[in-house]
Amino acid sequence: MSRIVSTAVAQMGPIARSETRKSTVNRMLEMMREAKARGADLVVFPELCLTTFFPRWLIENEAELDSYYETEMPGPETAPLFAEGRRLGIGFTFSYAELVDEDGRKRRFNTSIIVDQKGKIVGKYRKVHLPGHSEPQPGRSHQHLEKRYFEPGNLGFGVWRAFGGVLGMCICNDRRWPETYRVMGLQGVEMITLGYNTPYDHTGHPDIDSLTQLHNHLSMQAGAYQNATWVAAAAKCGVEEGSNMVGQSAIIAPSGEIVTMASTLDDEVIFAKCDLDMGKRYRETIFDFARHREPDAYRLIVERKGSIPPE
Ligand code: CDV
Repeated sequence: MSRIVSTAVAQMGPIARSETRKSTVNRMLEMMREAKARGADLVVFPELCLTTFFPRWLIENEAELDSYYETEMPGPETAPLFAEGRRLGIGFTFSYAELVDEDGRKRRFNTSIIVDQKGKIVGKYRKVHLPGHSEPQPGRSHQHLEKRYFEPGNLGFGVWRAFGGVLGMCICNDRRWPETYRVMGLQGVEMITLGYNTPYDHTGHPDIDSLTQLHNHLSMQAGAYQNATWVAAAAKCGVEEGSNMVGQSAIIAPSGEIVTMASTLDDEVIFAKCDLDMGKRYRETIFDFARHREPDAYRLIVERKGSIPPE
């Protein structure tokens, strides 16, 4: 019996700084209904999709900064997503800025959740790889201050039994790191969902930045193939408050092939029937980890953080 997860990715166009959560949630609800109408069991939304991508600004007023974070999930403004998901019988996943009191202090994480078709949170992940800087960089039209506004996630890369398979999550910059996929691959992941906000000017080197679209797909296609997993990825894209961000949301098969891709830079739903058993052929042959991996040869990966060339 095949195990199909009918999956929608709901790409989102720009969210203005002045746009309210009510408005973004309404956009998400509209796409959730479209996803359901197309037969989806699960809909994947972008990173930090309840508000504009606020790490592009230095925000020194703490109350203003706090206003971008959620202190409860669901909260009053996100509850409609859970209610509508339950009513329609569709699961969903998205990332939000999370503000919590943990270990006796105020902590900030870039967090994503998977919610099942009954409206229950079945998985929670906090972004591990935080790009950008803690301090504003001179000469940049847009900052990227994720290192200032978030701590690295402290939940590891978990996977969960949901939607008849094994699902995992990562968030944006995580998708560029092979370790992200492999840690989930070693737990038998069959589908990884993620969202991203990727500005075209993120390295500040135009020759590299012109390859932004290539690197977006290259990372995810490699991660999917090398770990025999589906990857369903949702962009927030287009020109948001003057920052130009890549689209090309995609659903990628365990073969590494892109099965479907968004063609706009706006709110757009893409859809694919993802057969979770498709990864089996890779897991039992070329990527049979138990037969072919040699962990003793990989010790440096956990023993060393930065690269140190020989003398
Ligand atoms: N939100 C992100 O994590 N964005 C990064 C950019 C800044 C490099 C990304 O990896 O797409």
